[in-house]
Amino acid sequence: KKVIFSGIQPSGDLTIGNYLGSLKNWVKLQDEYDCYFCIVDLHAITVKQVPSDLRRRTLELMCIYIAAGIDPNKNTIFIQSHVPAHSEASWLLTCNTYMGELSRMTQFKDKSQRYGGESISAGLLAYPDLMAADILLYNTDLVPVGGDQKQHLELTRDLANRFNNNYSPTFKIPEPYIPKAGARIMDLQDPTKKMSKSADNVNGIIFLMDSPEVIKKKIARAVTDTVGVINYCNEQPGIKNLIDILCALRSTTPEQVIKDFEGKGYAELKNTVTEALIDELEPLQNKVKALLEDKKALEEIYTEGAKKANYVAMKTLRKMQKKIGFIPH
Ligand code: AQP
Repeated sequence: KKVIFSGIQPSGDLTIGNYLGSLKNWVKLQDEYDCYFCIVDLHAITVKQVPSDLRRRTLELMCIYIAAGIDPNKNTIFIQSHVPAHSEASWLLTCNTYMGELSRMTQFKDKSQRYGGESISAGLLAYPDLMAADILLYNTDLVPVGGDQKQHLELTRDLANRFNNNYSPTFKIPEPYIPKAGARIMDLQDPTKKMSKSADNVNGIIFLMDSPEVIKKKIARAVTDTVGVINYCNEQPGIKNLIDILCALRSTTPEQVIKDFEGKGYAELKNTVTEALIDELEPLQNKVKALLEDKKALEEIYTEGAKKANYVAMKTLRKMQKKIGFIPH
């Protein structure tokens, strides 16, 4: 079986962007591939985190993986910091990365602007090295990536090739895996920006754990336009986003939605989107809440996941260390 690696950061409460753009698609991969689904807490601390929030979100994220349909018996679900090889391999790769490669990354430029000035951590700059370590440690064949992560994966491939050339063949070169239905969900208040869990204005974000009332309010307030006709085009980014959300939830197409809503107004579209969201999220939320109750069962899952991940990751790390010239022990 080919290997897939993917992860989500517990850097904020999960949004429907994370869910519809990645998590929902992972579920379809688990039968065909050997999947590693990681909760990337080491990545999350590249920006400031409140310890108690990080703890809560990490476990909640694991429950969301499982509630979304990822089977812990079929896949390796684990917490990144439980596998020390990630930090170690990341350092080894950092020392083989050029400053220019890191400072050119769009996400670094965006986030360093967002978090401003001197408070930016060096971790934010080195983020792609940690991501490369995540992927390369498991001899990953395929990485499901949203458009926003393509550049990082390209750097991972460059780093793998560089290491293979500088020392000797060590890493498999991973390929991007672009899912057929990979929706990119935009912010409801500024639909030219992607919906992000750490954005400031919560009105633009539907969190996975938002209550039906909150979902209703946020969708009702979503920015639209003055055209008054439901089209799927870049000139109407708010409406386009609502259609994308609906399509991802109801497995339909923009063409079909436009047909269904011919002669209807924005309010009707918003009602349907709200309904579709609540239909999808309510059962998911109930499952998450039930899973969170049983801390012992969760501990078993992440302990088992870390054991499996550690075994594979350590083997790769040892290889790297040996080739670099470290004394084996
Ligand atoms: N708006 C989005 N639409 C579709 N996919 C999205 N993803 C994120 N936002 C959207 C996908 O979610 C996965 C996990 O993302 P991440 O936790 O690694 O961090 P991110 O991509 O930086 O996501 P956020 O929500 O924007 O987090 P913060 O605010 O912490 O940076 C990825 O596969 C991503 O493509």
